[in-house]
Order: sequence, then structure tokens, then C-alpha cells
Amino acid sequence: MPDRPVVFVLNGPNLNLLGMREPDIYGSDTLDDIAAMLDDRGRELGLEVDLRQSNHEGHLVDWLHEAQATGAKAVLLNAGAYTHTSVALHDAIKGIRTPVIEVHLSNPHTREAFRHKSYVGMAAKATIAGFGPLSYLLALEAAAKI
Ligand code: CA2
Repeated sequence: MPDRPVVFVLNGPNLNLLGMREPDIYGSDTLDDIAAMLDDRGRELGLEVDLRQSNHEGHLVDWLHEAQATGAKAVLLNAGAYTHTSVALHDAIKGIRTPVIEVHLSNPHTREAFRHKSYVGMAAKATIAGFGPLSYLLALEAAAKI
């Protein structure tokens, strides 16, 4: 058993490319940079951060189930483009009691119309978007308090 309550930080497709392409939209921090920032703040908040990334929808579904099964305190979920397509993720979020906070680097509502619908957001407890890497940090602060 970990000493500190665990917060899962799940990242979907293409987020492994962060910091390498499209810095105008997503910034220049890599996912490793974000992980380091969350680890540091997590330690101060008494939380253990378990950050993962997959390009496969089913992995994200399995990890949501794992969050519930292992008693994680919360999940921060940036499902990438699956946000806008995945009924499976919607159902998985509905199927667990672990609170899920939807996170986005950009603000999808200021972008293309196909990003305006979020199957994740329709099931999540809350959404934080548009602050770049700070979106993750704000979500972690919220996770510490719920
Ligand atoms: O703003 C976000 O965090 C998004 O979840 C990012 C997704 C996008 O499909 C969502 O609409 C909003 C895309 C992640 C792809 O990340 C890349 C990073 C660098 C280069 C290319 C893609």
C-alpha cells in the first residue's frame, strides 16, 4: 500500500508528443515536465501522483477501472481526441465511484466545432481547460480538496 493517497493522471492519444510539435497550441513542456511538476506539488499536498499515457482507448478504460479497484483518491483525465468520440470512456467514468476531473491544455470550446462536444465532460465531476500545464496543477489542487 502506498503511504500517500494516489491520484491517477491519465493521458490519451498523442500526448506523448507534447513539447515536440504544435507548441503554439499545447506549449513547450513535455509530459515528463508535467509529471515532475505534479510529483513535486503532490508531495507537498500529501498525494502520490501516478501519471500514465496511452494511445489506446482500452488502456484508458482499464486504468479508470484500476483507479476504482485500487482505491485511488481521484483521476485527472486528459483523454486527448477520445474526449470528443468515446462513449466507452463516458461509460467507464460513469461506472466508477472515483471522482474524475477532465483536464485539457487548450480550451476546446475556442477551437474547431468537433472539439465542442465532450463525452468525458458529460460524465466527469468537473472540467479544467485552457491553462496549459497549469490545468493539471489546478486539477490536482482540486483533487486534494475533494
Ligand atoms: O487541449 C487538450 O488537452 C486536448 O485534450 C489535446 C488533444 C485534443 O484532441 C483535444 O481536443 C484537446 C490533442 C492532444 C495531442 O497533443 C499533441 C501534442 C503535440 C503535438 C501534437 C499533438
